[in-house]
Amino acid sequence: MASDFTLEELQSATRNHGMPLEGLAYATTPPGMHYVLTHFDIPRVDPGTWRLEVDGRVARSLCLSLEDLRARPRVTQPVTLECAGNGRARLEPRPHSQPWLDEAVGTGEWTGTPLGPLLQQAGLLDDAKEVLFSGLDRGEQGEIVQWYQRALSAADSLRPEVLLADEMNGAPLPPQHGFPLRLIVPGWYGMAQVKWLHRITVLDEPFWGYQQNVFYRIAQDDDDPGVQLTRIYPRALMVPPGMPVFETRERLLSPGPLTLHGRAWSGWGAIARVDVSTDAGEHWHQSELEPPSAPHAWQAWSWTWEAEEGRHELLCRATDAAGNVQPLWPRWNLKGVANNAVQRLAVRVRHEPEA
Ligand SMILES: Nc1nc2c(c(=O)[nH]1)N[C@H]1C(S)=C(S)[C@@H](COP(=O)(O)O)O[C@H]1N2
Ligand SMILES: [Mo]
Repeated sequence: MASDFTLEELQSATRNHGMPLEGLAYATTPPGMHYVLTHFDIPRVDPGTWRLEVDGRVARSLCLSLEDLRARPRVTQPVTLECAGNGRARLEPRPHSQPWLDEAVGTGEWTGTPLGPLLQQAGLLDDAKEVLFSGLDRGEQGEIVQWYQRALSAADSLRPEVLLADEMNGAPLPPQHGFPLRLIVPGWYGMAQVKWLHRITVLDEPFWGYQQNVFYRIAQDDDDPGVQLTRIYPRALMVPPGMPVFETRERLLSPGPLTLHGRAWSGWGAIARVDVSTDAGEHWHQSELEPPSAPHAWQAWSWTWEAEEGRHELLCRATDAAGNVQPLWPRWNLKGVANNAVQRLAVRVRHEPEA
């Protein structure tokens, strides 16, 4: 297992927390258990003076208060978010950034107004190519001082599921999740879900930005143009069974029938199957899979195992409807993104000693 984490990585890891995997038991991640990833600082925003500006290549610029936005048509949808860096800490050599294991995921009930009709009200001009979303947080990364910014193609921003959300799980967004407004792009990795949104600028040329063109790419080295990340590759995770050993995190289980359960998701469509192995991948068993409860929310799976005494390695592996399947082992890339290799969990099955 990779070691020698730096104090800088530890500082990042304590600010940006994951979802404890027992949180997979809940269809909607309870407040405070959803993972958090923030590149810079969490800005403090006064909702009274805050405005959303819509400008650039539009017929009419807009300036909207929070009340203006909340008076628009509202929808609520459960959406599974996952950081593109999930799995990074398992790469060798380890790219130095937020050291996630498997836990950078969560499913919120996001409420807000669809973006498309608002862009149509502003009126995209014929030369509109991309739509740029700017956050209120600022810092330096890759030796570039920047606001957190990401763009979508004009076509992607007009997709009906894209939301300007001001509520998470029925309450105003918590500061760490983007208060007062964030973008929700269902199916896409976390980097697209711009928090503390305050400006939407329609561009007639492709946006160039650090978070767009440098960081969130699958590339082998600095000269490799690589591919920009968009949608989430499939992943299944299990609720860790039994009980943990505090020091080693190994799981202790009793022999006998045991139902393993978890959730699986993909940004490329529904999950088609989740397979489980209890012998480090030698044999696989197809789990029971629940149909999706919503188009962009994770799906529950379960499988019952006759646990026998000894040490075992449990694996689960998702395949989506588009045919994407999780790799058995991590595939390295420069930024440590999109590592959706299968989860491997060490367990020890033994009769519990008498008290
Ligand atoms: N303004 C802003 N938006 C942001 C980020 C950020 O640092 N600043 N981080 C992005 C990344 S990388 C992820 S994974 C998600 C995390 O969203 P969450 O903290 O609500 O889970 O927010 C995205 N939106
Ligand atoms: Mo992320």
